[in-house]
Amino acid sequence: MKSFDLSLYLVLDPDLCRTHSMVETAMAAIAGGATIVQLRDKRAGTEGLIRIGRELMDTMAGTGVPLIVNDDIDAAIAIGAHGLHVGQDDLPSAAARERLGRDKIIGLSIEDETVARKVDPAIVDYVGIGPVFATETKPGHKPAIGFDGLAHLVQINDLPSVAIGGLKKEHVAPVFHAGSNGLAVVSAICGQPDPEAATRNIADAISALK
Ligand code: TZP
Ligand code: MG
Repeated sequence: MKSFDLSLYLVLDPDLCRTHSMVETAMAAIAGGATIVQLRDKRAGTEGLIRIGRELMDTMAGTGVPLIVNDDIDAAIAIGAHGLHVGQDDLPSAAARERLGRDKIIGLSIEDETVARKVDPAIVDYVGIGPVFATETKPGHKPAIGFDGLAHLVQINDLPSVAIGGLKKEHVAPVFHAGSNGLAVVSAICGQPDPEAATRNIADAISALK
């Protein structure tokens, strides 16, 4: 059964996870209320991703929180991850679905209306929309879309969506009011002195809305 909750989506980035290891950060965030975790390491290579990904899968087993691998389908398969997240320049989602089968989660990044209209809801399980704000975490990112842009892209299809880009606790209400199902964060959790407390802070703001 493929089930996932996008409300507080941690994206693990080793360049920012400096105060704690990736595994420590993931477990602290899960204790604080993260609902889904993505491994995003642009420099590890497939072997490196597999090593850290397997460690994450072992450690996260029993938490009920899915692990998604960014971009690298070979690593995602070797790890036995719950899903794959692809961008517009990565493997096309149809090809990813063919290799992964129906039971794995596939997420797709969308940045504008043209790409949003091309998403096939029979293939993709959720969309990541952004960047909402400019962010140093992703150099060379597409133009920031703000909450109005987010609200516009959210309603183009019926897929669950998660907003990303410069998001922090104070953005929880506008993200959900724009119609998104959650927020994805890197720097608001990775590299924080206390990742569990940082996550709980955001999770509490989400609970307060429900
Ligand atoms: N895609 C769009 S913005 C972004 C990604 C991976 C980085 C978000 O990082 P942060 O630190 O939460 O702004
Ligand atoms: Mg990518």
